[in-house]
Amino acid sequence: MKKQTKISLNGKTTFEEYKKQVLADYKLANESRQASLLGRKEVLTGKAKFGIFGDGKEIAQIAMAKVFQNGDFRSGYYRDQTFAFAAGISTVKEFFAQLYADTNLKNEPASGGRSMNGHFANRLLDDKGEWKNLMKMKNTSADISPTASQMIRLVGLAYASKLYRGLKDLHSMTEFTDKGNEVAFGTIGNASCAEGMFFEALNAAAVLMIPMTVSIWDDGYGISVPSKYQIAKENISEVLKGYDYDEESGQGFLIYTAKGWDYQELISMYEEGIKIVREKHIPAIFHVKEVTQPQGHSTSGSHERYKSKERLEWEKDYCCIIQMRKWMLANALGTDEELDIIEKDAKDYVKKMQLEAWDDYIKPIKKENEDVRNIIGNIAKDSSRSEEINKISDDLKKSLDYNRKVISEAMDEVLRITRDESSEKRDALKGWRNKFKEDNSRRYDSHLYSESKNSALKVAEVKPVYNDDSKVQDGREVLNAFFDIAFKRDPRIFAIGEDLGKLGDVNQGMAGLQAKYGELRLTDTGIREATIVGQGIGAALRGLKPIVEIQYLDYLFYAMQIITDDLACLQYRTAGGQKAPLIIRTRGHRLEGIWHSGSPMGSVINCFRGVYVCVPRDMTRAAGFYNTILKSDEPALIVERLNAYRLKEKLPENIGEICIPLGVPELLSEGTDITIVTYGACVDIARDAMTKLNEVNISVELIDVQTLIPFDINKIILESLKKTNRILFLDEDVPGGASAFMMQNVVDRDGGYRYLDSQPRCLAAKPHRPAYGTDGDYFSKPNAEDIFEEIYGMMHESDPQKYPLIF
Ligand SMILES: Cc1ncc(C[n+]2csc(CCOP(=O)(O)OP(=O)(O)O)c2C)c(N)n1
Repeated sequence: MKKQTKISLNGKTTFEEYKKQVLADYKLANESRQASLLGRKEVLTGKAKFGIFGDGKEIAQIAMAKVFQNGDFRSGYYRDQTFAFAAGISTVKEFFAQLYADTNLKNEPASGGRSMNGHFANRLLDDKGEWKNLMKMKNTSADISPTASQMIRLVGLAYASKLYRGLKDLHSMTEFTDKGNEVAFGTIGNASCAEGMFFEALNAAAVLMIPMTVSIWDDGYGISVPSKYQIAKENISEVLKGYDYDEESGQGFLIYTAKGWDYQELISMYEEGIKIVREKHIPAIFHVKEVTQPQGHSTSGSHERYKSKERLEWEKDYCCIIQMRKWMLANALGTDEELDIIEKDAKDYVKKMQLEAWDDYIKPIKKENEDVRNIIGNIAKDSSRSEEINKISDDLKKSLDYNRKVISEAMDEVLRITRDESSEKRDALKGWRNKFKEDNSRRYDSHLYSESKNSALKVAEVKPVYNDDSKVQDGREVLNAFFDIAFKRDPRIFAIGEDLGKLGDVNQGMAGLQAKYGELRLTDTGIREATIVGQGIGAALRGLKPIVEIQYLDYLFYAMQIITDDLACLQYRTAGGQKAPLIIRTRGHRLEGIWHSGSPMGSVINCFRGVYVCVPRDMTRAAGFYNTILKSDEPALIVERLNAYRLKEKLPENIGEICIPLGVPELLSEGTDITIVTYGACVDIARDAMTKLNEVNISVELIDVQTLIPFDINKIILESLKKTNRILFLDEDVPGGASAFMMQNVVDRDGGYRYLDSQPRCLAAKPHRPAYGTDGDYFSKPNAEDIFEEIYGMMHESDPQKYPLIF
């Protein structure tokens, strides 16, 4: 076959060299395709539960991987297996290990069997939870399933490069950066571009001017729903044209398009685009059109149900691998024989990897299955229920369910039916069961929080120190004094938020610090809570120490999705492979009206397992929590008390050093009749009520829990309850919110029910939002009179004579 001369060599100097590259790429594309085909079979034959694959996107992803360098980061979604293989982030064998949910991290390093297939992550941390050298690796932040959510942290991954480039003090962090030359690569499906967070992320990137790219794999559908229902004009790059970069404003992004089956066009597009992004920090969109999805969306359905005959025909013709093969043949980049061999080899290789992955996955399970059958068999020998036990053993042996669930069920069934028997053999089974439970707890429950030496729970307490000359200041000034020291001490700390830069936040906790430390350390942002948090997650993943501000607690809901779906489960879903130690700073509880005085702590704590939640009653304690978290490698939410910025506090001499331990309630005053458990602004309301209760000889023990997550790890409240035998959980959340959470912990988790002489009570706000004005607040939230009435009622119930009815 004759060589054609029209083709570009895509930067290679000789045709032969180029041919070698093209053949290698063809091989990889075929391997990835075979992984998709075989993966689907594995699900349909019952060896895996669910499969979602990257077929149809192979060539575009190979092109993208060519410009992805060490130190760069990907934030993508489940279609990116070819990119992961091409970049060396994952292997075919690991891909199958994840499909089977192999919990062995050696086999499935992305999530240790916790995430479904196609959810990629490389291990940024070593076994001790310490950062590896990210500049020696191709990095991918851990994927999540909610569509477009990957866009949020993508902003932060790219923003870190801006900080690393602009802040000279960070240039020595050579394990994280080469002076900010790293690019953040996002990927997304065309339909997911309809999500609000896609637009929020793009707008943020175009304002911030960060090296962020978004590749859109456009196959014309979102599951069954075609583009005309998803995107205006059915063309996302057309819609985005107003964002086209222009030199005059210096803002916007570059917009490229290419066809998903055109190898040369794709390679040229990425080479040109990424060079500009990397050098000039101009963001870019790569709209990859005419992409196919040969096997349909996932193993849950078949695309014949919703794609027309014509579309299905077109997809066959324009399959990127078929088109690449045609192009290679037409340009003497391979012969039919050569390409047939590559295709066959790819199939064989993938089959071999699949078998090895299955073997690695199933061997330990089979061994456990066998061990249990042996023990059960022994029990059967002396048991009156031997027939039933032998049947359980046989069923276990024959079971086609390749999992530990069937082992657990069989074991417990034997223990149940032999409950009246006792023998050493039965004890052996109980022992085996305990170990099995421990192992599975390790497999499935580890790393919700950091297990490293830098865990926030290991930060030692440093108490505030005062002397006779200690100044009395507004709370905001106490906080400001702390932040000043923190910014001076650690160049990795930066803060972003609405009105946080020039103004120093709406309550001036950071006033004057931008002038002192510069605009990159303390920065105003647009009004976009989700990406404010995303900026923090991404930058924290790259070794920085962000403090991201949500102006009011009431607006946290805009960012709640990303905190719960991404940040809170990051360590968990990577089984300790990644961490994002950032602080989300906000202010809340009592102030004024429906959207400035909420305290939705129940919603927060139930979504935030994996993120610590600190609820300081004053700014000294807030500073102590900031310091504790900054010393740790974990994320936390710190809710400053809105009505305490202008209350007077003594400034500790060691304000920069104090550390408040997490999960340790503080006993604020001792009493004998009842314990009040509360936090935040309610502490002062409770104090007010206590004065009134003292007048009628009711002695109250007051406890400030200080943090909701973790909650009272040393059971301090239980000790108080043992003394008072009555307890009231007080807060300004809705009924059944955080007050119920506190009660559950004390009464149920810690066994407090044993020490109760009266019904444990919760006093919360009304179920509606707090109304505006003094009276709106007074009648919507618990006040001192309510507390008095509640507690007096409890005392009346226990001793009506001593405490006759008042109301
Ligand atoms: C927030 C959210 N809504 C719905 C889904 C269910 N879902 C999963 S994939 C998908 C379609 C995505 O289509 P597209 O973005 O075009 O990507 P593709 O799968 O076609 O590559 C939907 C609706 C989800 N995962 N997350």
